[in-house]
Amino acid sequence: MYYLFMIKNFPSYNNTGHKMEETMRWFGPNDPVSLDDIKQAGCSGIVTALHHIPNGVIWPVEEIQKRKDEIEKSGLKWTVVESVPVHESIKTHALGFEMYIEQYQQTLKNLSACGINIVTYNFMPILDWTRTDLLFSFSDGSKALRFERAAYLAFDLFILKRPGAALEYSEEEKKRAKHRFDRMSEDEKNLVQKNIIAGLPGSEESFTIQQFQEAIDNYRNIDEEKLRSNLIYFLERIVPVAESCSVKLVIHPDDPPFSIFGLPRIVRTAEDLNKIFNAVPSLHNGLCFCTGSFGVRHDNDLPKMVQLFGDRINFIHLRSTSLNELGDFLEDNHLEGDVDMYAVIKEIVIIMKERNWSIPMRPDHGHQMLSDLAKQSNPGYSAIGRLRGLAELRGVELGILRSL
Ligand code: DNO
Repeated sequence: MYYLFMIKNFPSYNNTGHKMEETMRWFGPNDPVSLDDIKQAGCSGIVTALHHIPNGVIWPVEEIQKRKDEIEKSGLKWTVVESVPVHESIKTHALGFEMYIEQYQQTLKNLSACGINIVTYNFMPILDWTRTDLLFSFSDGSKALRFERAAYLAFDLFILKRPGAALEYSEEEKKRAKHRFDRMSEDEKNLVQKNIIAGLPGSEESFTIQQFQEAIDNYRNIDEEKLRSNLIYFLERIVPVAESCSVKLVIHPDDPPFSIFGLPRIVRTAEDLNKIFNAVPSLHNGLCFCTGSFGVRHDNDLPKMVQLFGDRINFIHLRSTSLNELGDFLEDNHLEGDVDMYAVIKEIVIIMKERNWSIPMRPDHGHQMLSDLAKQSNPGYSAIGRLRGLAELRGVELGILRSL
């Protein structure tokens, strides 16, 4: 009782300024990490989606409300939707794309009717986030996700055998890819293929080799400019709806933030973001600031990007990566690697003070560690690694809040 009294009367760091709203991603009732686990991690918010509804289909109010009630029963709040996926037809302007845009508009209205008003999406062609290795082992036995460029190249050149791929890489890279491929066992070839095209958690699509090549072929006439104009067209149609129903749309950057499989990428840098926001200036056209995606490019100055786009950052993913000279990147500990997390969080704290708002944040991914090594979990989304990340990030934020 005495201790409780002490804690309650200790100057709360909430009083020193706005603190990010702590959330975790939850993949729904089948997620091995439960709502109670997330509550125990100290979160107040949940980030989720109706993963059982096929891409492009309207999310009915009843289904949204049912999921919302389930979350609230655990004392949590459905803070952010991640994601309402954008149907491929919208990205390529294939037959039926207008209908898919209308269905998207209706889903936004339905979410808003249930009081959920931050909606994440991405505009990456075909694949959502991409890694080649989901079980990279550190010497201490914990495991992380990784993008190994030689494995990606080996898959593109010698497994998928994408026409024209050889013209896109340097001789040096092709040599490395061949060397890597020649040393892969059949099992390893299958595993790399599965990691790349079978769909990581949250991606709503999964492909066979043939389907994947067909999907790539649909982009034959779509370069960066065309993809960007299709994104802007989509935004011109959905942002007014988002405005009218008070929904904040947040685009997730490309992960990785460079072209893969010869496909166009348009959400990689501050320059890309400026084009998107200048074309559709409404503040409902916002950003999911993902440090793990933007941070893979060393030409992205992350603290500066928070300053530049602070009024549009309505959701934050905090995670760090380490990139090497070969173009491989590893998901690092949250406070290590290439992202200057202190500097990023400091800018976020300043923005929150200016906006007088707690921006929802989630610790993005985490290492598989401790007892989670023996459990099934969604790659990147085990409980303990994310809990470690969250605890560290929370500490950094508290230190900044108390010292500013
Ligand atoms: C990966 C996630 C992405 C993200 C989507 C947003 O862990 O950050 O799958 O949810 O790209 O649409």
